[in-house]
Amino acid sequence: MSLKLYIGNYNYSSWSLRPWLVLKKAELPFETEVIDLDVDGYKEKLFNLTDQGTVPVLEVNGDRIADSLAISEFCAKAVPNLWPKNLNDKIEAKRVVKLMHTGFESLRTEAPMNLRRRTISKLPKKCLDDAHIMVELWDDLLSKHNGPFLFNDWCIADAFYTPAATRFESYGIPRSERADTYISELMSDVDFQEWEAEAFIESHTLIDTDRVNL
Ligand SMILES: N[C@@H](CCC(=O)N[C@@H](CS)C(=O)NCC(=O)O)C(=O)O
Repeated sequence: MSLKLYIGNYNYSSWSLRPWLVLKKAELPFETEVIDLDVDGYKEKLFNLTDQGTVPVLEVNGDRIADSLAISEFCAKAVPNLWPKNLNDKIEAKRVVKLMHTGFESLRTEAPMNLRRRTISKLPKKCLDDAHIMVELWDDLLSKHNGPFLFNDWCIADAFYTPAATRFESYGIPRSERADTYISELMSDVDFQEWEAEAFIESHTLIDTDRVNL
């Protein structure tokens, strides 16, 4: 099987990071191609890949799958153990992934992923409310499953919350002790660190994103 993942910039593309982590954990060999976001002609490049006009996109033997969750589901069908084994846990993991995939809008907008960024910003209340709800969700799952990951063993849910975890670090967002340990766990993951190293050497910048909450 030949796999190629088209991604946005390492520093900013939270949606790309998620399936990239899933592919790594699945140990499926894949090539990566970066498409610089917000430069002349970038949207055309994205629409040339799929009708969705977004990254990530996974090319599988020439066919293309758009969307981080669809790509993750493809991996979970190809390889066991990317979702929890226990049926109820699997249902719950899918629920919290869906929540991340469609929700926490204010946190995503007001505190965009920016791996090179370290600041202590005054964030809008709605954004802090989202962060608080996320911390409660993590605390519940980590205590129920006795961590280190949301369902004890690493699963797709942890990939989906990794970019969110980085925002707590980038913007100095308050969190519980347990959530802080979880964030450290995700950010010291060897695959995440490989991605982060690419972000640190990447020269492309998104000026508007870098300005958010300055
Ligand atoms: N629901 C999509 C969202 C993908 C998405 O919005 N990706 C951003 C990059 S992180 C993008 O392609 N943006 C293109 C644009 O801004 O025009 C997914 O889960 O993959």
